[in-house]
Amino acid sequence: MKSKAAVLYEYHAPLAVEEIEVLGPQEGEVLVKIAASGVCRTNWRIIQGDYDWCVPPMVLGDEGAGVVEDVGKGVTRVKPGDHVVLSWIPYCGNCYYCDRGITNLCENPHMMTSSRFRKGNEVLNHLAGLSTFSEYTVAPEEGVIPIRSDAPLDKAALVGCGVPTGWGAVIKAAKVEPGSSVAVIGVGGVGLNVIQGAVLAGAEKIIAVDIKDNKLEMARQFGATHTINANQEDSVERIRELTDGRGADYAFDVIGTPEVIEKAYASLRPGGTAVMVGWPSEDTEVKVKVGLLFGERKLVGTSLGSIQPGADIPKIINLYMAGKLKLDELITKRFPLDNVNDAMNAMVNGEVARALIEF
Ligand code: PAD
Repeated sequence: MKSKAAVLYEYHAPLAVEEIEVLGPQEGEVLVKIAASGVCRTNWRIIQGDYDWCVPPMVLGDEGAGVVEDVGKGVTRVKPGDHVVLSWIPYCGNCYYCDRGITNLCENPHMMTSSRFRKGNEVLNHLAGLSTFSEYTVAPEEGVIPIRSDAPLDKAALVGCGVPTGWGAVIKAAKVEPGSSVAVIGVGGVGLNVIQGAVLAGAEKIIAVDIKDNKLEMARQFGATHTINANQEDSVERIRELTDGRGADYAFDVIGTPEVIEKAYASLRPGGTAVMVGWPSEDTEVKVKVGLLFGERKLVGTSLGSIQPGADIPKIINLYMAGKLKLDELITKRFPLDNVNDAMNAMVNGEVARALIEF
């Protein structure tokens, strides 16, 4: 079938929005009509060539929701008409990690390496079994998570990546305790959800750090108790001042650069935990001072907020439907797919919490 899609043909170049051909789902695959897709910074990092596993030509888009249009042979998890969120870890269910319930670290995720996207005779690659910047996409069954049908699909789209990554970093990866002090560096589409997670975990101090005042204002609306503009103040020193000179119990890097990871670690009290939520490029190295006696500081990573998509995505949707999680407020601007490059620029220029592509 024909589908309008945003395709990366060349690193550092705008995406081409054009009509492509989407082949039907094969065994174990699901055809989804996308309703909406969030614009996550990961797309921009792919366009910059930061991830060597993302090779053009590729249909981008890594967080989306929609309705099942058709299913391939053997699919049991969903049926046509079901409302679904797409997850970028279509776990195999049968490896060392899946056997231990750590599906977000699956060794053999089904990433659609054999593509269903065509432009003429050219094969267009899938992005991690997602490619939500397309009216229709084909995804492996394991990455198609059914959700309740009364949840609005535009909000549900954000629950594919940014929301669970931020929420899960706090609840699942760090397991923040009530009364804790939490610093969040980078309060964009993902970082605001770290703040939401910290609120739900009962953190006492939530210190938001960014270089844009409009983002710090959004952070307050999402529950930050203190804000620091890192262009105007030394954030590490200020976090220490705000935590009685000790440093924060938890610090989250939500950018993925060495400088920010190092700052998150340097902001900790002895025994504190720094969580790398941002997605560094493959060759990133960091330097941290480890020589502190009785330091016991921890530096940990998290992939997709360490959630188990099949269980946690419906749980996050329920939190929203119960009024306990803000999703409406995350969507600052909506764009048609034709304007996907404007949506990307709005994110890069820091104008939005999240830009949403609506189909
Ligand atoms: P975003 O552009 O919405 O937010 C980034 C924020 O960081 C913006 O508010 C910027 O102003 C701010 N910022 C930039 N530089 C600095 C700095 N030096 N100090 C303080 N603040 C700064 O991006 P996003 O929230 O969509 O993505 C953030 C990161 O999370 C990015 O690296 C993305 O690839 C990563 C990510 N990780 C996972 C995962 O599983 N680990 C999943 C999804 C996204």
